[in-house]
This record gives sequence, structure tokens and C-alpha cells, in this order.
Amino acid sequence: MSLGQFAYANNSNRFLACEPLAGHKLAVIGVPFDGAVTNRPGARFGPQEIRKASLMLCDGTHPEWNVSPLDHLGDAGDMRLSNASGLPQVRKEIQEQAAILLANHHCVFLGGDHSVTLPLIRAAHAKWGKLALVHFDAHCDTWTDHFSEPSGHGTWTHEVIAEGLVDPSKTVQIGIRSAGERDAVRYVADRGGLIVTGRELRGRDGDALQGVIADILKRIGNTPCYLTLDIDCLDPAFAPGTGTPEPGGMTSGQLLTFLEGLAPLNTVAMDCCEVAPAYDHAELTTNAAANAVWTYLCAQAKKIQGV
Ligand SMILES: [Mn+2]
Repeated sequence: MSLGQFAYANNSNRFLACEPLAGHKLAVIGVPFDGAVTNRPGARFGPQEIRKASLMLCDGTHPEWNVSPLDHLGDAGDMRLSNASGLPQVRKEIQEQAAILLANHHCVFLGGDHSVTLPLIRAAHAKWGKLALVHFDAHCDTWTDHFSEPSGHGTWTHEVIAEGLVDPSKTVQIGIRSAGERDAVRYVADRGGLIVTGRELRGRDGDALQGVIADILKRIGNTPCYLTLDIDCLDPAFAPGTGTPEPGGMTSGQLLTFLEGLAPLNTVAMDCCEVAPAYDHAELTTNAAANAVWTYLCAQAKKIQGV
């Protein structure tokens, strides 16, 4: 069953199977969990709809780089996750399955709400050690109280720093703009990281972003880097299908400028979270997510092919 370009190299029905794919350096994996949201649920349906939207990527060749990830790409299906055992148990399951896949592939994980990023980074840290982090989001995700829960989809950034999984000085947040108390919204900057707020990005694209992209490349250098993309970094005009939309966000063009400009980073894995198809219109959000993921995969194909 082929569900889209991300399943292009998938010759058998691996949907819901989640196992390494022989011969493929790149893999996409669904993480269909949305049990830790604070607002609207539905991101558990993100993976299957992002796969469908990936059908619009035609032959998959990047028009500027002239590379395609498809020769290297397999779809490992969705993780098998229990639903009734609570967040710690689900995170344990995610980390165990991610570890197996990261041992075999350069992985792109399709969320799921953003709580899945903590076990994914735990698994990446176990393989690569302390990581750099590029975090696209409308929200800082550094809250320490999650509506009376200690952990959820808005706490993982402070948790990965507190656990020593990422280097705060090599942590970069892009698009942050939601309401939040100062200690939370400046948490990463207070620990030496860089925050490029949604306000700073208003009206800037193309050449106007090259300076900040150069700063990020210099700050992170060759450190193994995890890239997490909360689709709500985009303005709801570009990505309405998400659980916690925030007006005043990035355009799809700005996001692609960043993803293309940051291609030289030594990224080891990516996730794309918070795509909630039930709130989408005309597949805007799933198309944006598929295109962003494909752009990231093209950057990895560029490295594999040495071009
Ligand atoms: Mn968010």
C-alpha cells in the first residue's frame, strides 16, 4: 500500500509495522500520539495525512539542488503505541522504537503532538551524545507546569535542557510568539541559546534572513543537530490544521528559506509535529508539512550524493 511519495520505495505493506527498512538510508516513521495536548486533539492523524499530501511532490526532485530523496527513502510505517498506559509508558515505547530505527536510518518522525519529541531526543542523545537543537514553533515549550501536569506537549524543551540532552548554547528557537510569562518565553536565551521571535521575522524573507541563518550555522557548527518542526510555527493562514494555532506566524516561504539555508548543518534526525488534519482546510497544512519534510529530506539526499 503506497500512501504517497514518502512510501515510494516501500514495496510491501509496512503501514503500522514500524521496522527498519533494508537498503534505505532515509526513513519516515509515524508517531501517532496526541494524548498530551492542552487544547485541540487530533495530531494522531497527522502521519497518514502528511503521507497522502506527499503525493503532490511530483517526481520528488528539488528544483534548485537537482537531487531527490526517493532513491534513498523508505516508509517504516507508524510506531505501535499503547493508549491507556499514560505518558511515561508511551514515551518509553517511542524511545525504544526510535532507538532501533535511528540505528539503521537517518529518520524523519511524523507526529503526533510535540510531547513525542522528548523520547525521540532521548533516543538520539543515546546515539550521538549532547545535541544541538533547531526548534521551529510558535510556542517556547519550556513551561514547567502543564495545566497541573509536570510534563506534556509544552514542556519538552526545558526537559531536554534539564536532562542534559541538548547544549543550550547550541539551541535555536525560531518563530516563537505565543503568550507566555517571561521566564518561559526567554528560558532558552537565559541559558545562552538563540531565540528568533515571530515578531523579529515579520516581513523578512530571502536575503533578509541570510544573516540570521549564517549566525545559526556558525553557532551550531558541526555538532550533531536535532531539528524539530512544530507546524504551528507557520501562520494559521498557511497551517490552520493544528491544535494550538497562533496568529502572526511565519509564511511557508520563510520556513523553506530557513530549511534550505540550514541544509549544511550536521542534522541527525528531524520530526514534524502538531499536524491535526481535522482542523485543516484544502489540505493546506498537510501540504505545508509534506513540503517542509521533503525539503529536509532533499538536504540529506544532497549530502548522501555528495552534491
Ligand atoms: Mn507549538
